[in-house]
Amino acid sequence: MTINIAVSDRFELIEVPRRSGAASFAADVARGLGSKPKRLSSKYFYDEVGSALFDAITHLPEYYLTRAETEILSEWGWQIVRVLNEPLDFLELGSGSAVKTRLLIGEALRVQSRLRYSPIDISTDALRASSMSLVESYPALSVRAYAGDYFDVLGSHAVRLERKTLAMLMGSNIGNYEPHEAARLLSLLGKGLRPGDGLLLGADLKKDRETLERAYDDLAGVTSAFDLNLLARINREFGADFDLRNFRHVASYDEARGSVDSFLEARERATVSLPSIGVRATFEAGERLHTESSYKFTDAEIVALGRAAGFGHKAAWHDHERRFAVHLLVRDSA
Ligand code: AVJ
Repeated sequence: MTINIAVSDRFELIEVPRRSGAASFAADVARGLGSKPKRLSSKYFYDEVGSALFDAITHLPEYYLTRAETEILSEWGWQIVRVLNEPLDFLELGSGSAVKTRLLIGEALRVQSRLRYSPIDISTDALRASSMSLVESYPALSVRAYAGDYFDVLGSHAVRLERKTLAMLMGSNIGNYEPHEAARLLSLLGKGLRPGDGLLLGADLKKDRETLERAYDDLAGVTSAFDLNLLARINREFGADFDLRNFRHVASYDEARGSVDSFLEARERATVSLPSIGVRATFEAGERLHTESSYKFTDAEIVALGRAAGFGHKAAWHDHERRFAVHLLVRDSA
């Protein structure tokens, strides 16, 4: 069952509920703190404070990813929207509120008279705000937004695509998934597309350890605040008593896996309780809680990831320093 709200004649919002059996935040926290090593999913970073902190991260000198991708889209957006032969509609995993999605929408509307943009995002509030502002900016745009987890939305068959579609998964969001999950997400996405539809995939490239670790542990401490907000959020939502001063943000590049891993490391032994979900957990001094993996790719790995999910390779663009890649994949026939 989905809830469909027509906000204006050019904006509708469809709320897709969690699949039965999908874990809640509370259940994931209980399981993650009880497991060895302890872990929490990075998808829980993005409450209101976390989303604002991530936005600040994208402006940091060390966090080159957003700037590199924006450079590619500013320079090559005109070409990107022309490769597949318009008219296109857009389906985006993650709601591009800002600059990047606007660049592509602007370019598409230079070569076609109207465009439907269908963003999928876990945050209903973010979706509503970004959609409203987009329909206001572009009279030829209509937005059909889906609120929910990517897997839930794509698996629900709620998504309706009428024209040739360019799906987008930008900002190296693919990097937050473990390789098997990334493969599953792309396959599921591919099942909802038609042969000839595109997938624009933005991914951060493998590079030297120093640059990568700095990008995830900036000198101003914004990324540390972003990571620690996960504990602050648990304190707020579950009445927990994490002492944030007892945890230190650590980012380390695991070259073998190709992932920058983020941890919160306990300075001293401590016990925390989460009364509203009936959980207690003890951290030893130096014990780490894994909060995020940010996988890095080679161009060949991106191509292989697409192939395994039923996409052929069409084109790729890079920023001038070749730090970041945007690949255009095309759904194979049958
Ligand atoms: C939004 C998932 C792409 O992994 O680079 C930024 C999130 N975490 N700094 C990333 C993030 C720490 C970001 N993604």
